[in-house]
Amino acid sequence: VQRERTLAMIKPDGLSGNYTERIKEVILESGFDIVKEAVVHLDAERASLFYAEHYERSFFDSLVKYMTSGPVLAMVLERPDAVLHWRALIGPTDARKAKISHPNSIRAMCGLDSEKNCVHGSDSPQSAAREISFFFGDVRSDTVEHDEL
Ligand code: YYY
Ligand code: MG
Repeated sequence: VQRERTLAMIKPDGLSGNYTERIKEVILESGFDIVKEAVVHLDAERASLFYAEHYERSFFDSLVKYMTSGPVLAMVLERPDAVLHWRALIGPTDARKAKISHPNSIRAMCGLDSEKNCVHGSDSPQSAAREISFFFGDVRSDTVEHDEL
C-alpha cells in the first residue's frame, strides 16, 4: 500500500493547554508514524504566508494574531491515506460544531471555536507538499532515492 505524508500542527492553545501527549497518543494509535517534528514560533509574516489562501477573509488578522500568540508543534505524519485520515481525526473547522457532530475528534477534545481549533491538517496532497516544505524545507530528496539507482 502506498504511504502518504501530511502536515499536522498543534496550534498555540493546544501546546500551551498541554494537549500534546494526548494528541500524539491518538496519532500513534491511528497508525501514523511521526516522521519529523519541530516546535516553531511563527512571526506574523510566516503565519500570513502559511494561511495565504485566506488573505481576503474577514478573520485573517485575528487568525494571524492567534497563530503567533505562542509556539506551535509541526509534525509530518505518514501512513496510507494520511491526508484524508488526519482530516477525519481532527474533525470540522469549528470546534463548537465538532463537539456536537464529531465528539471523538481532536478538535472536539481541545478546540474552542472556529478560530481556536487546536490543530491543523493539510487539505490535499498538494497542500501537504507545500506545508511540509514550509516547515521542513524541500523534502524531494527523501523520495528520489530510487531514481538514483
Ligand atoms: O482547514 P481548516 O483549518 O479546517 O479550515 P480553513 O477553512 O482552511 O480555515 C483555516 C483556519 O482559519 C481555521 O483553522 C481557523 C481559521 N478560521 C477562522 O478563524 N474563522 C473561520 N470562520 C474559519 C476559519
Ligand atoms: Mg484549511
